[in-house]
Amino acid sequence: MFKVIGERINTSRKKVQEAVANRNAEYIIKDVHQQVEAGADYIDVNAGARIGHETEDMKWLIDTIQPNVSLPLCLDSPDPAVLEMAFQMVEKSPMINSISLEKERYDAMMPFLEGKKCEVIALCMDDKGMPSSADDILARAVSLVEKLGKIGFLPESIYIDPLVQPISTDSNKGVMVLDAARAIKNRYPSVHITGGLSNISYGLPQRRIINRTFVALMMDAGMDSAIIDPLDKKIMATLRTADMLLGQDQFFMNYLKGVRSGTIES
Ligand code: THG
Repeated sequence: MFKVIGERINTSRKKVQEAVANRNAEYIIKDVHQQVEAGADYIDVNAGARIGHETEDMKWLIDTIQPNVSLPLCLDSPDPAVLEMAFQMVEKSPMINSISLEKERYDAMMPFLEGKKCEVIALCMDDKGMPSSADDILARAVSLVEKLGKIGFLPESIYIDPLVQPISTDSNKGVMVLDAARAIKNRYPSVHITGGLSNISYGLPQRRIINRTFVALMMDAGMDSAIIDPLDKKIMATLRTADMLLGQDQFFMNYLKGVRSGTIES
């Protein structure tokens, strides 16, 4: 079944940033409850936007969210020190978002991750920057899976993020990441594929129709998780329907549940 990582607790969102700055726990808890109700499987927590405050903001967010939700958290930071601190705080095995092949980040993350019991999102990013072809994405994914394997991560604990890039800059960027997802899935059937989707539509009008069409295509290519807004009913309806059509929803249970609750309509 497709896993939804709810993206809303992110200080790059204006309302969340305000709530975090004012230590408005009520706002954060209400938002998290809405994401849970809408069908999130993980709650992403990103405190990166208030420069100089990430550590204390992340700490406050975890203290605020953890007692109020039974879902695992997806700890979202490029800073290994923030991730280590957050990891110590969580009671339920989290998802670490993320590790990459960028040397500084990689060198700090690998010793910390060794032997840990958690899931990890691995970005196909290295010191040369974003990947430039499907083969490039695959090569980076292989490197990440092999390296994580050596420190004890099973394929089923690894979520590869192939890094979706704007199609407005190059009309091939959609096919590139679709081909890469297929190649990764072909090589490692148990490795998961995840990522943010909204980059695909950057620079174009009516972005949400692009994002939700893209998620259906990506699911056919092997994507089985994404970092999205679960309160976006249309993308949720699309991915539940695609999951069902791809044979991933036994007895149409989630599809029918969505119809009954009113989140899926024609
Ligand atoms: N891969 C991984 N992690 C990620 C990303 C990714 N974490 C962060 C990000 N990308 C996914 N999270 C969000 C959270 C909020 C928003 C978008 C992505 C968001 N965007 C508003 C919009 O699209 O309208 C703009 C912000 C605003 O409200 O001003 O809300 O790719 N591994």
